[in-house]
Amino acid sequence: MSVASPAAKLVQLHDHVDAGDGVLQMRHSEDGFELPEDGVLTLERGGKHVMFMGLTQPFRAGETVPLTLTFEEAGEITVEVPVDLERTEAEGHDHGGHSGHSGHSGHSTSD
Ligand SMILES: [Cu+2]
Repeated sequence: MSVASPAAKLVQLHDHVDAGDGVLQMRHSEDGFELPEDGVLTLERGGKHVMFMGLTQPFRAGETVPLTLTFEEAGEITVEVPVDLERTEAEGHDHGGHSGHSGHSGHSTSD
């Protein structure tokens, strides 16, 4: 339903929606994300993601960022998201498969 983190002034769930002409626009999903029946929702660049705005301190590779996810039924779950500064923009545009994404935050993955 929502996300929060002390790592940024504002943390939001964002999605990309087709503006109608094939151009994807980023949008704040104020009501959160609907979980699919199998319970697995992949967050990734170019799709649903967690947006950190106004970082309270620089993200450093190898460190983790605390992120609290609020679920409708499960309540609050805090995870440590690994910072990956090595990943390039191009990799984020891989829509071929979802299995390659191990992280639960759109902006960071582990390994
Ligand atoms: Cu965003």
